[in-house]
Amino acid sequence: MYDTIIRGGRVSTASDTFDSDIAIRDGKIVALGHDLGEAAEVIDASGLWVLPGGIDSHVHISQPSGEGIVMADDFESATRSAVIGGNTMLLPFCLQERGDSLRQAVTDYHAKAEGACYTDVSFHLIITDPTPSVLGQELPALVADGYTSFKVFMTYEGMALTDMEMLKVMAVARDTGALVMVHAENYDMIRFMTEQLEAAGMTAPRHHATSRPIVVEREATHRAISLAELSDIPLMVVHVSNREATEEIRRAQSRGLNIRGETCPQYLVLTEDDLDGLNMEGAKYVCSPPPRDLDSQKACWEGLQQGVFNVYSSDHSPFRYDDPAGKLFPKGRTSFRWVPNGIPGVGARLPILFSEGVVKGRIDINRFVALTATNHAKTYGLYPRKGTIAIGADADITLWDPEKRQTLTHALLQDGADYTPYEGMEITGWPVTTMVRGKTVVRDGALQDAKGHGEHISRGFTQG
Ligand code: DUC
Ligand code: ZN
Ligand code: ZN
Repeated sequence: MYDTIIRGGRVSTASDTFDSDIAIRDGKIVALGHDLGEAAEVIDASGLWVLPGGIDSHVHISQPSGEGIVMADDFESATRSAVIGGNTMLLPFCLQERGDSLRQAVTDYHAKAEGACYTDVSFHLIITDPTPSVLGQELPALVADGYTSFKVFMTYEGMALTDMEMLKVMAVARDTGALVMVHAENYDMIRFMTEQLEAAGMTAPRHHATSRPIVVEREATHRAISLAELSDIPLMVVHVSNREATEEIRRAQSRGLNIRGETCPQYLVLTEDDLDGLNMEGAKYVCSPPPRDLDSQKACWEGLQQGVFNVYSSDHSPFRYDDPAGKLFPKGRTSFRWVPNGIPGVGARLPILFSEGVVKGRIDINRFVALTATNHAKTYGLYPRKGTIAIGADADITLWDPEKRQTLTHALLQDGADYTPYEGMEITGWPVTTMVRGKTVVRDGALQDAKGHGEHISRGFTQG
């Protein structure tokens, strides 16, 4: 007797597609095949794809974002939107603020997430202050406790690390086996461009994009790869937005370096023209790197098709629009530099890739699974517990109706913001039912009473 059998669906993993029922007991997949026997609950999956639940390895939740600015999502609302959009696990960041202890930051984020989550979560670290005690004691101890990835920033006041600091962080990664993620934009180029633009009165949101052209990202990507090469470590270049940065990664990979890349929905379907809205409407699309142009979109699709990027994440970084603590932060009217940086996307990520990628024939269903689940699990030390459908894996499963049509609206996505940058987009294919460790959290499109079911998962090391 099983707890649940999912019957009659077509299962896809990163490598295979087959017709199979799935039996679940105690939150795990325990049998695959036909005529599996009895279960307390049988879910009819005929006509549906049965896929590993999405893992979004790049989301920001409840992160301090500057005096007077408040992120729109807490752990409840972010994981709610995530599961509605077919995800079963998120990897948010613990931000160390300068002068603070990293361990304390981790404790604080755990308190924010405790009891609030619909999906499982596991934290990356953001290192802004690599002091000797952070590098020598806190980081190695946190890696040993299962926080096996950290992000460093090459730009932003209060966050940017010097090359020397990056090398010191990378040396800890070399010693401990942790994975470094990098936000690659050249800080001084952005500062210089911002001063010039402000002096010329070009302060509207669209000049956020003008202030950080492609060369800003390409140079930093090349430099980050060079620092990783010197340090002899793998590197994940996150939120890649354009062809030139993609080429830097491709070249490093062809030289045999273990450099990985990530892109996001905003770089596949938005352009910098979206920042042109009347009044402050363009602020809805301010994120970094900014969306670029049609050739950049094409390059990002090619990166996904050809394996230059091994993960596709949302970079969910939500702010309300019509709110002085969000995109309409009063100082933002004086210059793009003060507009809160980031856009929501955790709920929209998977439907956009399914519809624009699988349904339109740009990628097949196996690559969809790899890019949205399996590769995240392998990259961030969760495989094979997470990210696949196999005996012994957690029953993190999403049933997709490949024919269901939806118009994306903010109301549908149920995050804590008050808009989606993808409003009005026509989607074919929808995640109708999602199960987290065997518990059905979304059933036929309806959220179930499962707040607090999500747990923190400690991680191992990068594979593959
Ligand atoms: N980088 C991110 O990864 N997210 C939001 C803003 C940023 O600069
Ligand atoms: Zn970033
Ligand atoms: Zn981010």
